[in-house]
Amino acid sequence: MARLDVTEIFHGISFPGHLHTQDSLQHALKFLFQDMDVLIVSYPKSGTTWMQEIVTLISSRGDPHVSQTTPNWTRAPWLEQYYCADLLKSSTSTPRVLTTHLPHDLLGPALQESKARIIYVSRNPKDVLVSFYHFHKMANFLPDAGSFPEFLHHFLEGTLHFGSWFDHIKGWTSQAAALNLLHVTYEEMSTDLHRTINKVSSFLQRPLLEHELNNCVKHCSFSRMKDNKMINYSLIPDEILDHSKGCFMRKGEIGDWRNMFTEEQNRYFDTAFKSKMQDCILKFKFLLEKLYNVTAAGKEILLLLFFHTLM
Ligand code: PPS
Repeated sequence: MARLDVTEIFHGISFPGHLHTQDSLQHALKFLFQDMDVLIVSYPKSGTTWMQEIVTLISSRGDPHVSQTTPNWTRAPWLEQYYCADLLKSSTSTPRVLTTHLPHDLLGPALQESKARIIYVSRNPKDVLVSFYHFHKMANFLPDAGSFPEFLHHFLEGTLHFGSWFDHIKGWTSQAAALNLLHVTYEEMSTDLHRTINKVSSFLQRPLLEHELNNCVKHCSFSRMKDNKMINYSLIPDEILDHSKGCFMRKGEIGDWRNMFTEEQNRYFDTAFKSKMQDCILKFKFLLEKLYNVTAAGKEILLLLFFHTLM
């Protein structure tokens, strides 16, 4: 299925026609969730693929066989994409693991009364924006990114494909109490993957032995995933994802936005962020500063300090 130049507009949000049709989007809204389902929810570029790998590895108790032999879009398909319905019909995997980028406004009604386990993955929006900008350059199914200032403006206005980051995060997290939802951040995965996987495995009621947990950590590190063709999107043909223009597993860092934002753009972003998030109590970690300290024994230890934005 090509449709690389088609945009599907659904409930006012643009979706790439390459993988979405009006029918497939409509199908997602009417989806019958089962209590055993696991649903990974994220705005693009927030750590979706990472969580798909974590959930796969937890299910296989740290054994990488499935994650190294089955593409992520097959083991955790996007609910709103056209192939999902047929794939689920032919699949016998339990629990079903699904992924979605849809906002809560659209998918919430299908989840009412549902006990499906929802893992909401978020990332600080400056890094989301920069990651998404670079991805637009290689993804031929997305519109031209334009200049970085233009892209930044569209991100803040919520007019990029997949809609507004602000609506997405506020919509899902404000409904957390009514849903069976675990909120995991990209930044916590980055700084303490072991602890985060433990937290996800408890939520999924799949407790792991220490060596199984350590295997999960090992196989979903950035370098392992970058080399795993079942998760790094190198299987996608060049006409769809132009691998000469970038890498899906690009940098995997906290704070890469500093390499793109000018001071003026940062002020523009912060002002818009403050105004759009004033009704939201979430805090975001935009930076990971590395500070070196000298212990009494004279050895340097690395202190990792987060800078919280309290705007
Ligand atoms: S998508 O297209 O929405 O599915 O993208 P998504 O998977 O949400 O986000 C891609 C970014 O996540 C980074 N990534 C990781 N970072 C650190 N460690 C691991 N293991 C990892 N796996 C994926 C990936 O590199 C993209 O971020 P950027 O900043 O572009 O590198």
